[in-house]
Amino acid sequence: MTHALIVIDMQNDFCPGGALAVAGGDEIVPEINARMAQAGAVILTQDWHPAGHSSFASQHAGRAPLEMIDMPYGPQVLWPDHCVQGTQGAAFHPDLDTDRADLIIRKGFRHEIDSYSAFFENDQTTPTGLEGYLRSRGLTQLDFVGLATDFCVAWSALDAAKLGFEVRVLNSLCRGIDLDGSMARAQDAMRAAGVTLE
Ligand code: VGL
Ligand code: ZN
Repeated sequence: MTHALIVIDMQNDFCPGGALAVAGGDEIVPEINARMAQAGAVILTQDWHPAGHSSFASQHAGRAPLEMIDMPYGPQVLWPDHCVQGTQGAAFHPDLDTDRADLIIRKGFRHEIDSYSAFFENDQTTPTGLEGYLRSRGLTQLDFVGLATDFCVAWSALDAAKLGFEVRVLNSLCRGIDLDGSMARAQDAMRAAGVTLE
């Protein structure tokens, strides 16, 4: 079995009622569960920030959520406080079938750097370890689903393609934020990188 389903950030804070809610984020849970039951390997990611994380607008005087800031590693969107370690917001959606997961990988746990991608933090060099896990299990074909299409799903899929994996994004099992055209840009970038969009 060389096929893995990678479920990105299906957490309460990204679902309706959460701190960084993605419209319709909860709608995709039942079908993701159904996919998990058929997958050869199931990996979940969990956005997992310390309180006061540097990606939170609340940590930057005079700045509001969704503004851009220059971090030492490049431009960064400022977000509302979300997915703080150990909180209900950081927990998986209660209906997500987490018992199916072979691996749960956490990201964004370093105070000074954000991590959208499941493979590399936002400096695009600090690895999360997921690549090694997939390679040592011989998992070469990756299907991505989850939240948010234009941030964590897209950055993960782009890194996976760059690393030489065969990558599909199942768009009907993803939902996006769409900040200043980020949805169209993400879809274009993924297509250009050889990601299959379904
Ligand atoms: C995400 C913004 C900040 C995501 C995570 O899961 O797409 N977006 N942290
Ligand atoms: Zn985050």
